[in-house]
Amino acid sequence: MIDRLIAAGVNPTQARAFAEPLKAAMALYDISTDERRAAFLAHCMIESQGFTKMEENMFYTDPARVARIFKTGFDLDRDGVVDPEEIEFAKGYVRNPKALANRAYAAYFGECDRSFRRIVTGGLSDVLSAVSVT
Ligand SMILES: [Ca+2]
Repeated sequence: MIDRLIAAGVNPTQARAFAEPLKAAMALYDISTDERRAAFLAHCMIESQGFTKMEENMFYTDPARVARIFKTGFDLDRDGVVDPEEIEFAKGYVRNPKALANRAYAAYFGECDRSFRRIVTGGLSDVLSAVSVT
């Protein structure tokens, strides 16, 4: 596992730190095929920038970008189009990572602090804590 993580671009220190927790998480969640392991590790690597970041940067300054990226929370009329009033609505969430995380991901994780904590880690901490590593 460590060699594979390093070959994938993870620095050796991070590879050593995360190899066993990742193996435990994969066993826990039955991530047992090559395809599922590759998808899981790729997702973890992307979300954590190679296992170097445990928080997602939710600090945005452009409300149009917020509305485009987080349609789940900002496409108020559910038409798949970013409308001017939705950009206006998104202004209330710029420069406020906690509020944005809660708005953007509430549908996935529920409201309030728990949603924020879960999403800023890209779910990685939850996975690792599920196997009692963090
Ligand atoms: Ca819309």
